Amino acid sequence: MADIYEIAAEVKEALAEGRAVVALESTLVAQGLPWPANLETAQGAEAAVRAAGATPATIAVVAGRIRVGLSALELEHLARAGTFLKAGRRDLSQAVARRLDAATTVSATLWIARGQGIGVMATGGLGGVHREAATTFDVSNDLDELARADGALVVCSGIKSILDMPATLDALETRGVPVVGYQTSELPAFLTRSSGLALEARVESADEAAALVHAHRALRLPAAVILTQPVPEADALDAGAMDDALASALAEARHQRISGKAVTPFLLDRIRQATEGRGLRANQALILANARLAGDVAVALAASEDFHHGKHGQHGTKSK
Ligand code: PSU
Ligand code: MN
Repeated sequence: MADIYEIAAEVKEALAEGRAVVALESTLVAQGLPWPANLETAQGAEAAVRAAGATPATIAVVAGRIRVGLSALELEHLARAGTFLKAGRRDLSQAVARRLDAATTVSATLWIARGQGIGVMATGGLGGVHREAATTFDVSNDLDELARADGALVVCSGIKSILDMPATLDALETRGVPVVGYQTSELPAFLTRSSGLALEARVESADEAAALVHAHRALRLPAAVILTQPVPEADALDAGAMDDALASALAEARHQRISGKAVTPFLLDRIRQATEGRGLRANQALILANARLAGDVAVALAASEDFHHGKHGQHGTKSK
């Protein structure tokens, strides 16, 4: 079943030459953001990775084939169609067997990327422990995949603040996943800059981030490394607006009995409406910034891995 996968030519080439590649997830395009802002953001994220000197690989399932790198037309189809399933890791088998279109979450994207030797990915905010998880058991599959991602680097703006952030941070500690602040000592709160939750690791530059990831890989630690960067100041949502919007979004979700993987897209949509577009602007801005940072770290990492191995062709999560 080798043809389950289709790797874009430029991605294949970059990997073969040991150059930096950044995987981009597609759920934030198909489910996380509205048309046409979603296409703009997806294109912007790819451009930001390129501006850093790395090759972008947006990952999705198209007609049952796992695609690593999409054409411009396919990216538009993903953003516009409205028919893509939201696929976590467990949904991939069904999407392939039934030849479906599916957007991939962090968990599915990470798993696919690693299989191809891509060791860096970017997203907006991670999934995690939902606020009512004590009774609903709603914990994102992202957490378990992060626990076993063999030194992959995930660049994000923390955990989506619709979730229980302290509980998610603890769940990441349990799983041995380092959470590193990029020029911050505090966990960023997705659309807003500050969560009040302290981080125990911090880096000031892409080179320092690459050195940390390199050490993590050299130790062969089984988890991913999470690099968190706050939403750019000019585009951040203020905490008051976020709290108000979230409170009513959560109440409405409860009232409408929204459950399972519909919860996250529902809450994000309501927050966007309640903040009259400021939530959307913040979400777009942080995705672009994370793609750029992921590109910068991927480039630094490719250089340091070349240096340590004295050769090309060994790359990403497969390096020892
Ligand atoms: N970042 C965003 N918007 C999103 C997501 C991330 O800015 O919609 C997606 C990611 O794909 C993440 C998913 O894996 O939300 C988490 O969904 P859930 O809570 O159902 O596991
Ligand atoms: Mn969930």
